[in-house]
Amino acid sequence: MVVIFIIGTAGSGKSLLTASLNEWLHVGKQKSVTVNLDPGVLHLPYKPDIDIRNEIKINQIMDEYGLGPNGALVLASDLIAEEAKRIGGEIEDLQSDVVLVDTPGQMELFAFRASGPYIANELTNEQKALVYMFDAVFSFNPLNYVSNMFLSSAVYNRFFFPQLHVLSKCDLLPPEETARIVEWSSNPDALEAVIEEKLSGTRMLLSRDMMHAIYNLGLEFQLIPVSGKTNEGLIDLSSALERILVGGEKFTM
Ligand SMILES: Nc1nc2c(ncn2[C@@H]2O[C@H](COP(=O)(O)OP(=O)(O)OP(=O)(O)O)[C@@H](O)[C@H]2O)c(=O)[nH]1
Ligand SMILES: [Mg+2]
Repeated sequence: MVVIFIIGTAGSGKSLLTASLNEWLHVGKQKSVTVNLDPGVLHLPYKPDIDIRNEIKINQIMDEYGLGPNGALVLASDLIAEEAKRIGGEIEDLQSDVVLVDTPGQMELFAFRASGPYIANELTNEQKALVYMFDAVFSFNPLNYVSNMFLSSAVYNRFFFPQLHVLSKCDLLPPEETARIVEWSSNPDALEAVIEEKLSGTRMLLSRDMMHAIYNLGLEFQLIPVSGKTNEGLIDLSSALERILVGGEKFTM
């Protein structure tokens, strides 16, 4: 069994990708299930096999502790930690080959509090990977792109799981624009050139230094363009996951 965490900034397309990747795997006769770890979500584009909302209810927490929605979400992420072992048992019982974990909308709740990495490690001792989402519409500006590189490096530094990077919602950009962003991810010189061309002053200097610092750490950023809406790129994403997790074999033989 492999467990794949889908992480990204709010609204980057985590839940829709969880839905479409799960369906995609099913079409390919792969045994896959979904886990929703977002206690705050109202509508999901899939029916989760395990749903944290059965145990943790934001409205109840707001009432019980007199908190607003954000305070309740913070408390909820700590309460999920207490459920981690039990959820891990439920995951085990499903006997799947792939487990897709949709994480809370506000990424910092999962990635930057102590509870997220704790939960991820408590859930299972099996192989884990992380898919980090760059929102295409946000990333086509080089300043935002570099900020996202920085965020994804910070996420890597928290979990130390094999991490893939996805350019989400690529259906919203013209193909040549998508190709340009993918080029930045594989060619530091192209990124540096666009930073120097499009940015100026302190922004340019900071972005360039940040980019160099990240490349110097040897972090790999090759972006895989995908769309949870049109299913574009899901074949590339699933192959990349197979490569890093099961040596290029299928998850379900
Ligand atoms: N065109 C397009 N829209 C998308 C895609 N993925 C997600 N969306 C839309 O973007 C919005 C947010 O998508 P979600 O899948 O809920 O994103 P999320 O990261 O789970 O959002 P939160 O959990 O609320 O932070 C929804 O309106 C989706 O329909 C995509 O690949 N293409
Ligand atoms: Mg979501």
